[in-house]
Amino acid sequence: MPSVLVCVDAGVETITLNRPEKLNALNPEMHAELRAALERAADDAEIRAVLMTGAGRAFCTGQDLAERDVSAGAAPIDLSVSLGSHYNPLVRRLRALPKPIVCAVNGVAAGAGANLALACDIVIAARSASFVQAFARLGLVPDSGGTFFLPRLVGTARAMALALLAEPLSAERAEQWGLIWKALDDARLADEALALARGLASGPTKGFGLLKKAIYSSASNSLDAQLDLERDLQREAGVSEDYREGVTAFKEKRPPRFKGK
Ligand code: LHQ
Repeated sequence: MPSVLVCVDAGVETITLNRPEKLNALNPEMHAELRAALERAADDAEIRAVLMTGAGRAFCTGQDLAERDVSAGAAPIDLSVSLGSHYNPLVRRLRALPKPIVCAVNGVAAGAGANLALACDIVIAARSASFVQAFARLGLVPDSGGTFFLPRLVGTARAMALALLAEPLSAERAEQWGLIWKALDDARLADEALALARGLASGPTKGFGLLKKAIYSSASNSLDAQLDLERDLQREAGVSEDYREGVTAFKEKRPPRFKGK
């Protein structure tokens, strides 16, 4: 079985992490398959939104710890190698994809798995799901963007406690804190996630790509730089076919039919 399932339908590429017996822990094969799926999403104009989720009872529990030989005689492991070759490119790829990514967190999201979810654009979670910054339990620093996303999403106080205590945060609390968009009843998650992704896939894809860039640039920009960026991105959005369609549809009092261009 592939460790990542990919299905394209109605403009949505659904990516399902598929090592359920390991709670979808990440290994190099999974990284390679994820990379291929995201490259396809970037290159294929038919794909206008991505939906990421996990098979089985977990979303993803981060790095596959069974692959690390930490026995007394083993050579020390340089974890920067796998961050540099796998995890950091994955987070960068998710953020840079000029199409919306919905993450449906169907169960526990731990370690790099939690931060993989936070790297997506809209995160929804089953009420039974939880988010665990498990790194401190292993003597590690939150990675895969965790130290960037957490303080920005929930503030330093909560980010620090989540990282130091490594306690599970329920999906409902994650919603209350603004870590994620919504917690949903478990039975509704899959359908709602697909409906959300399909809705996004019929939106103004080009404009969505530009707005991702604008929102994510704001974390490191001054107001002046951000205003300049908005001006430049709006110039691009304003010459898109979808802008023309959006204004025409408004004037004609009908729903827009966006083509994503
Ligand atoms: C696993 C894993 C897993 C292997 C469940 N690996 N098998 C580090 C290094 C380098 C670069 C990148 O980043 C990182 C950061 C990381 O991501 S390090 C990993 C951080 N993640 C964790 O520490 C989570 C480890 N897992 C757990 O604490 C538990 O599995 C949780 C609390 C998530 C779920 O507990 P349970 O519901 O009791 O399930 P379980 O523990 O019985 O797990 C089921 C199976 O999945 C089990 O295998 P087995 O053969 O015994 O049935 C686990 O060993 C396996 N599994 N996570 N990350």
